[in-house]
Amino acid sequence: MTTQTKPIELYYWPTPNGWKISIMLEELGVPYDLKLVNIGRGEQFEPSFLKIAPNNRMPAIIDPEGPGGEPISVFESGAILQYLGRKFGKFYSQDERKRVAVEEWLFWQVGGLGPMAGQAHHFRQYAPEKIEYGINRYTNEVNRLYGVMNRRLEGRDYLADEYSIADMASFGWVISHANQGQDLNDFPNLKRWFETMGARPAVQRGRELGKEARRNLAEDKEAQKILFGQRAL
Ligand SMILES: N[C@@H](CCC(=O)N[C@@H](CS)C(=O)NCC(=O)O)C(=O)O
Repeated sequence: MTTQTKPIELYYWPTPNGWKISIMLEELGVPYDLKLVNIGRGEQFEPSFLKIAPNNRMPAIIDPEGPGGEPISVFESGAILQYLGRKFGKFYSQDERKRVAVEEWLFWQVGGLGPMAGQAHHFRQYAPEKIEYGINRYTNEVNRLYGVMNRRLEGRDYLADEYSIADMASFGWVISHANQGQDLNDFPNLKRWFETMGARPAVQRGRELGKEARRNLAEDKEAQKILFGQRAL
């Protein structure tokens, strides 16, 4: 495996998208420096952060030992997982068929499960009015997506052929299943996978990272204002 001498800078806040990268770094066992980006206080809008993450979202990384030995920054959790998987040759098979399977499930997560679960959570917990249409639309869509995962996991341990960045990407979004209106008992294969994932020490360490900094968003009106009222920068 490629060795990492200088630590990777991890721009992070403890949320499902952040956990993807803390879990990957813990699984790889490479050195990293934690740079907390307090998204409830608007630190994602700092000009220095926007330079590396123009979408004003974490996670992002700076690898001081990027291609050609020069630093590189990467934003978007899926792109970061792919970058780290390629660089260290782990959790992202180099066999083309297996790699395609990893990418199918990785993109399924970043384009489907994550956004839909996020909206379900939002309409169920945070929308100032209870809008039944929105609640039902997103809760039902997450229910469908959980069903897709449950079927995929029938007779297999992981989403792709072996444990991969696709599993790391999805895990954090299943943690908050109750807030998305889902009952894991309805999805036995998914439940088994979730328990297997949760038992991995690196997954546990990744999930614990920075947890003391996290506040309860439901009670933090200032954070809600920053996160939920955004317009073009
Ligand atoms: N597509 C992005 C989504 C990242 C994202 O939504 N991050 C949230 C926290 S989970 C964030 O930084 N929010 C800050 C904001 O809304 O301003 C990715 O996968 O990296």
